[in-house]
Order: sequence, then C-alpha cells, then structure tokens
Amino acid sequence: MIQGCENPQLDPHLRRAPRVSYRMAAAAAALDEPGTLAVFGFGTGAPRSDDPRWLRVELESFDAPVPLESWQIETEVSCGRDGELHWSAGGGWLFTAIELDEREHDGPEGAARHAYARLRDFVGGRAERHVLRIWNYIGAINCGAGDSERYKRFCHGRGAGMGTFFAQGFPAATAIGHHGPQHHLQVYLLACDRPGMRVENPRQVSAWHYPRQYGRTPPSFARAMSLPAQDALAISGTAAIVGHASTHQDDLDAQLDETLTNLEALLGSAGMATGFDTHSPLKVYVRQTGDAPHVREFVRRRLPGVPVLLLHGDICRRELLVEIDGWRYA
Ligand code: 3EB
Repeated sequence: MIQGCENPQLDPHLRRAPRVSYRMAAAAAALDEPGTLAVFGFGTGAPRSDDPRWLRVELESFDAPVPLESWQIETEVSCGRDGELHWSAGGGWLFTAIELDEREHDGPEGAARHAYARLRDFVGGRAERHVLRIWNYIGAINCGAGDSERYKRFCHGRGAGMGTFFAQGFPAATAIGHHGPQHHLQVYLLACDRPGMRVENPRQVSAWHYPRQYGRTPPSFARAMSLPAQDALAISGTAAIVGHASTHQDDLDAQLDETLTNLEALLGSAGMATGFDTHSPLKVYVRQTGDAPHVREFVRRRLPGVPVLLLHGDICRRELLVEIDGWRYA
C-alpha cells in the first residue's frame, strides 16, 4: 500500500491529541522524556520546579504514593515565560498556566478577570489560538452567600476577563475548590492551532444558559471538546446535574450514578462508543475526605481498569459531593 496523507502518522497537518497519563515517576525524569508538553504534581508534597512545563496543583491526592500527570506529544517542545504566564508549545499544541495571589487583585473576581485577560492576550497572539480545555483551581470556593459566594465571584470575573474572545463558543473546563492557601488561584489550559468541536450534554442545560439563581454571570464552559483530529474527547467537570438542577442531595452513590450517566450521555453526544478504558484517564474530585474509600470502591467496580486520580476538591455547588472530568480517546 502506498502511504501518503491518508496515514495519520505521516500527515504533518493532523494534530494528534496529546497523550495524557498518570505515572509514578520523579518530576525531573518525566520532564526529561522527549515530547513532554506538561507535567503536573498534586498537593503540598509535590516538588517545586522552575521548568515552565511544570505545575504543582493545589489539590491533595487521596492515594499514596501520588502519581504525576504527564502530557506527551510527538514533536519537540519549546517553553518559556511571559510575565506571569508560563507556557510550552510544539506540533501545533500550547500549554499555558497562570497562578495569581487574589490579594493583589482585590479578590476572586479581580483575579479571575486578570487571569483570563492575560491568557486571552497571550493565546490570541499565537498560532495556537483555539483554546480547547481549561482547568480552574480556586481556594475556599463555596465561601460566601448568594452572589457573594467565591465561585460566583470567580464566574463574574472570568466572564469579564474572557471579553469577546470566546464569542464563537467556550472551551471545555473544570472549576474546583482547593484546600491550599485561599488566595491562590490556578488556571491552565490546552490550546491548538486547529479548532475542536464543542459537545453539549442533552440531559443538561448548557452552563452559559443557567438561570439567574446560579449567579450574575453564568459559568462559561462547554460540556466537552472533541479535539481537532477527533481522536480524543476532553471532558469537562461533570456532576449529578440534570437540566440545571443538582440531584440526589446527601446521596453519594446516587450522585456517582447520575454522574456516570452524564458522562455516557456526553460520549453519545460526541458520537463515541460507550465506556471508558485503560488509557483514558479520569479525575474524581471528592468533597469529603471520609467519602474517598467509598468512591474508590465505586470506581473499581464501575470503571474497572480506568486510570483514576482521586483528589480532594470542593465542587462549585455545595450540595454536590463528587465531580468527574478527564479524557476519552477514540
Ligand atoms: C456544572 O455542571 C458543575 O465553572 O468552569 C463544571 C465544569 C462546573 C466547569 C466551570 C463548573 C465549571 O455546572 C460545575
């Protein structure tokens, strides 16, 4: 057979999805591997590194030892810093992260506005301007009442910082509360020089259409993003929400079931086969430390063989006990 552009491995324009994996390794060894776009450590025990591809996430893992998360691409990677941002790029892909002290920005709203304005300016000036997936880790996310809740203030500032940059549609996203220093806001993203395809969940109201009760500015994210070569689905934070309402208050198992149903609905909506597999990693964010063993057992039973990172994180609605995000490769 004559191999040409039909062969994805030889087509230089096909942007094969970064390979995301959890692994037991030293940070330096993971960073040394060829094609490493980004490496993440979790919790206070994770090492510090000045490598712009490294990020220590303010979420504690329930597992010991704690794995690293690694993003691998098939080309060489360059990296650097740009003011408060650090970034890496290669093969049409871009990783960018920003970490802010909210006290320098008058709280979560100002910090989110600043983070998103900086990210938008940086990404907008690059070839990899299609933001596919964003992660937001926010301290004390459920502190404050009504519109003053820190998550709702974050959403308001995020909307302002985004401006019109996402007029064509929002990226997939996660927003989770961490238990590190309250004022530490962490935002990072994956972008590409090709657009992805946004995927919504027919069981859920699109987040940007949530009614007023959820805050002045509705959350601005897509439920999932099919990557440019349609070889992977980046799945946003997914919880036990049906329509726009939280379901199964105080019932962990029912919330887990509903969340899996939502994940399957997303796969269906993206035209993918059902189920998760051994190379499609997920993160499970658990609000209450005491729930972790039960969630681990649920995952073992219902997602056998799936690489899962169990993290201590607060979901942005206080009645929600658990949320899942991650990747599904085609
Ligand atoms: C939800 O479905 C749960 O504000 O970026 C999930 C994913 C959630 C992303 C965000 C919030 C966000 O509304 C919360």
